[in-house]
Amino acid sequence: MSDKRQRARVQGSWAQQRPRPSRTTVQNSQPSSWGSGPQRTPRTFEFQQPDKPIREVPAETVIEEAGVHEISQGPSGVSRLRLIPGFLPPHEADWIFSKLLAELPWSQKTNYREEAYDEPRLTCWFGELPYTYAKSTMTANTQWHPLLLTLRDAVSHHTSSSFNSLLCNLYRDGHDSIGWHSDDEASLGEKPTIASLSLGDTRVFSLRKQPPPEEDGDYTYVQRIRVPLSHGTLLLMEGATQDDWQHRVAKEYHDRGPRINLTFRTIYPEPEGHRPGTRLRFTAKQM
Ligand SMILES: O=C(O)CCC(=O)C(=O)O
Repeated sequence: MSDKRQRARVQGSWAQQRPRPSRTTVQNSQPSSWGSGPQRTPRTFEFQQPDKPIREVPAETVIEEAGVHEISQGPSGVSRLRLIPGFLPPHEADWIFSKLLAELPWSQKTNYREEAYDEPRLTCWFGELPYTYAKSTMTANTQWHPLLLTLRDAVSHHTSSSFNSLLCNLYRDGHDSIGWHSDDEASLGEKPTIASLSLGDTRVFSLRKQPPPEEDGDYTYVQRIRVPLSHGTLLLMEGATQDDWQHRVAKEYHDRGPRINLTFRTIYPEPEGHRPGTRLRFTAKQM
């Protein structure tokens, strides 16, 4: 007899020795914990009202439509996004993207949390004042690329806001990212308007609402929004967005081409007695 058939026979004979429960048996035939033989109590299930009401995790909202989107009313005031897809026409965006990719002074910044770590993307900074975040400073750089000055004017004109600084991010592929954070350093002032211009491959810009104090830093039940940012799109974050929301661009695990994001901001001299990079309120900036 082949090995396989012999094994099948042995398994078959074991199977025969096991008592088969009858289809009509609905009673519990487990021995009782007192060792007095099988109990004959019927197996019943009783609905128990949970102590706390079951909470639904809110579905993520997707914003793709051009226009003004009021995303919350509080607690710090109105938070608003303005989405302008096609702010740059595709042929202009193509040309600007390749110039900036080749000509900006990209480098990898080192930040500090418990220990030093390199940001998972490249950056460069333009502005008369330095910018400190994640315990590391981007030094002042007044050598604006002429194309960036043209873009700054176009963004200012369109938004009726002025910007004196620019943080440029280069995501080399889908593995580059920026973690959850708010742009809420004291040097950005209260309720800053931040204008973010995207070039290159589309990446998802995600937002999550700050949880109320009673949630103790738990983001499970907070509102979430995703905004796919495509080539040539301008996004404005306004009002209380930096107080009441965090944002990020997460890593992706399928192929993504390079993407440049230009975030125009206004930087003020650090307030008296403020350590550079200190926030107006504490949020963990993990990148
Ligand atoms: O790349 C983006 O769209 C977001 C960049 C960002 O969050 C930042 O520079 O603070």
